[in-house]
Amino acid sequence: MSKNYTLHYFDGRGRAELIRLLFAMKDVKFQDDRIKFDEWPKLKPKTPTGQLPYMMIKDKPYGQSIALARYFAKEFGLYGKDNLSQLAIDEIIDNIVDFRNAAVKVRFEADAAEKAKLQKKLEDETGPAFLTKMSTILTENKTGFLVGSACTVADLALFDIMSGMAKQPNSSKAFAVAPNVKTHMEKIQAIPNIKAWVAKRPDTEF
Ligand SMILES: N[C@@H](CCC(=O)N[C@@H](CS)C(=O)NCC(=O)O)C(=O)O
Repeated sequence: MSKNYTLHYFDGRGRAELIRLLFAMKDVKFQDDRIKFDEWPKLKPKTPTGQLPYMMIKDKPYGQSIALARYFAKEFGLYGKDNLSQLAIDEIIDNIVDFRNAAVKVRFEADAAEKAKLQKKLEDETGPAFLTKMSTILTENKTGFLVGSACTVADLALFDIMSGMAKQPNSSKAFAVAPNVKTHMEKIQAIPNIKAWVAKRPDTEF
């Protein structure tokens, strides 16, 4: 099985971890190729989009992390029961992508004053608005999961971004806005296959 799937990404969780979590959830093997930053310029022109991650699936390369996550969520039965559930899942994932993009923008801003401004906006506005939205979805769904009554790719995506956030020094302030999002993170982390993956995955900076 692992011969059929190779995931190429930097040595970090980043935009690849959701795909890894989907494989972990179903205990499907894959090759986890972690590229060093100094190898990247040579490899970049050979990738489908000029960016990472990309995946080899049956000897063909495919780019775009969320397209890949959706494909594997469908393959592994983690994409909801019907079109409306899938719309709800997609809405959540797109919210998570927007939030990640805002955080990435802060991380890579070179100008110190602009970086401080972006960080403040992230902490005071974008972050609380995102957490409140996720919290409301959890409250309204009443099952402990985001959509329906079982774990889907949306839950794995929220777990991924929140477990990254939990490593930040100001995370308790952020979670105070939405304690049920923290409870959700702990619930997903307690799923045996996810727990096993988290315990064995490389402890990387991002
Ligand atoms: N929409 C793309 C974005 C990919 C992306 O931004 N990749 C970054 C790493 S997280 C990258 O490859 N950076 C190096 C570069 O652009 O040369 C996806 O989700 O796969």
